[in-house]
Amino acid sequence: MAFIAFLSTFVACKPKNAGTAVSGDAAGKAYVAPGKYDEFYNFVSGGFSGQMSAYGLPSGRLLRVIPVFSVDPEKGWGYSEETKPMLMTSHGFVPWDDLHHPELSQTNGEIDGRWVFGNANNTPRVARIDLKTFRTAEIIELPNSGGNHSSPFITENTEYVVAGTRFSVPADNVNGDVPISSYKENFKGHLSFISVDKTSGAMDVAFQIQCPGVNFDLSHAGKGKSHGWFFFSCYNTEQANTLLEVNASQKDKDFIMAVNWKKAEEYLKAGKGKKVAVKYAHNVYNEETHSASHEIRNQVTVLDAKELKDLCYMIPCPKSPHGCDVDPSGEYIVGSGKLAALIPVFSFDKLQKAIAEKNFDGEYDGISVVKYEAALYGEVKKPGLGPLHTEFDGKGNAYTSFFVSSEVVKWNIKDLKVVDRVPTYYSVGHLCVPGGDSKKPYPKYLIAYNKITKDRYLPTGPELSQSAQLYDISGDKMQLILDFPTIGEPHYAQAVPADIIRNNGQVKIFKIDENKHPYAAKGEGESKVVRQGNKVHVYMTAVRSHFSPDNIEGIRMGDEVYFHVTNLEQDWDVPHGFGIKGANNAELLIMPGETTTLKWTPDRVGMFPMYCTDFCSALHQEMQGYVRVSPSSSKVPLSFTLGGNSTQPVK
Ligand code: RUQ
Ligand code: CUA
Repeated sequence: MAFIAFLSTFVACKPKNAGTAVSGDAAGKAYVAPGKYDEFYNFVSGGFSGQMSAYGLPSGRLLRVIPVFSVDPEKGWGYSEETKPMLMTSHGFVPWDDLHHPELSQTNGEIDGRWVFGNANNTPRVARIDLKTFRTAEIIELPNSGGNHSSPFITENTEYVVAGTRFSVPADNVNGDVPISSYKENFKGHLSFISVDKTSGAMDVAFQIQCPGVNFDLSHAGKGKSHGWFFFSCYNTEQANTLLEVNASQKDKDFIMAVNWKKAEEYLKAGKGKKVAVKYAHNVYNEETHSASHEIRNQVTVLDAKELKDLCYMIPCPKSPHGCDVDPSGEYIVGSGKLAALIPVFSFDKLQKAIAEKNFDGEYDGISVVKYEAALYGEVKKPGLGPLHTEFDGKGNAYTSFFVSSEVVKWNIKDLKVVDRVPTYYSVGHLCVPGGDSKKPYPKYLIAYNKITKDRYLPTGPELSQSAQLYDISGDKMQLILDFPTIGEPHYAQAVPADIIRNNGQVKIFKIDENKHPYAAKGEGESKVVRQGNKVHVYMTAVRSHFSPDNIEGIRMGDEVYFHVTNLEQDWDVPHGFGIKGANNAELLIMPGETTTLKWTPDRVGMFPMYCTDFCSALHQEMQGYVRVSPSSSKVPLSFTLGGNSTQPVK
């Protein structure tokens, strides 16, 4: 049982100087005075919350939780009729997922402030969030995949959002009803290249590459000189299917897989892709109709890495690599072996030379293996325990997180010497330097995202707060200046100077004249209630401080009532809400100029109050009304009024 003892040493340990690391001027550095804006936006993954949140830095103030892959009653996301299609998949409606990695769009390798992408780790999907509205605009499912972890990393002009399957599985078009022990023979790993339209951002699965069955963990695009290549860390190259904790930790080295995606494009042009029948969802939110659409797509083009020999190369990497990071110059590729006692740094130039000279060490399942020394630039010796992720400051330094030894280690990329280290509290996972994954980092802060907070915050029962820690990295020494709790478990995060987002054409209102929602009422005169069999459509308006209509009678048991609420306001920051007693979904939160629909099936005869759920004005509490529900046989005529007057003649 020696291995158990060995592995059990790889749980987190607590640094000795906990709590004493903050020095005197820290508070001033993180302080943002009331009424002042933060300098950076920080987009942080919510992990198992399925959402992404936006914080201000350096204050650590939570600005917004952006619902992505999970329903959010606060905003009606996944509850309103308009947003339900966004959470549809080939498995039907999926109200939850696990978001690990935000990735900001780039132009010429620099953050352009247009979109942020996020991955669904469970039911494999990629989402695009529009940073003009801070709303999820599109979600695409990934066929042939299981556990979409090495995702959604982008190329330097956002040509592709790339996603690798974490769990290899039998491809969707073959029989998956096979013994689990037939992993080696039947399980495959697929990498998805999702194209992104330059102007609209529209996503499409351009192609996939079928690779050997291993676990793809993380990835990053080449930049500058290595633009055209993508790098994926692989573990479980043992191809184990059980007790991976032991069985996937056998080999001394796993791999980083280098993928030549420009070559893949050539092969596609030459017709080398195979069209494969699959089923995956594609959901798009349309800002003119304020509604989402959902479709199932049926085909994907797959390239075979075994057949097309110069597409993929394996680089040996010690030992069970997790992070796979590329420095701003594109020359250095850093692998972080979770169980390794060093950090290998690979050279893109050396890799190219090794490939050209066929300096190989045989093949792994049909893929050429480049000799370790032939691709290696050098190793950072004894950096710490359990390296996970590396970010860069663009000044020649790299910052690596160490889960087991709970610290961030700063090292020089050229001479591979450790230059500084600071403790984290505790068990740090990802790191973020604003722009640290682009050609242009903004090296003022470093944020550490921790898995465990133990004694850092007031206790809250068995589940303690998740946390981030902010370090000032503008000087030679890293300095801890702030702890702030996060929503859900933070995995990766990215940050960007606030002006890049603020000046991107932020949407303040939706113009009511441009509202193309089929059930919009663009003025009180258009408000009405229409019965179509047992479906009742309420074309309702909201404006400070009433709904029109606010009294509705003639609803009968067995009816399905659709409240299509249009917010008539044309002022920034004046949403209205809508809730009705007994509704089995959530409320609505409707932005100025927008129409949103709540479906309600009354379950009993009686009187049902409805009200505005957002404190919109001094007379917000007066913004209310009643719906009368009668038995199914009732002869009460359908009527709808405001101020005692029928808002429109009853039809
Ligand atoms: S993970 S803590 Cu990105 Cu899901 Cu490394
Ligand atoms: Cu509208 Cu409160």
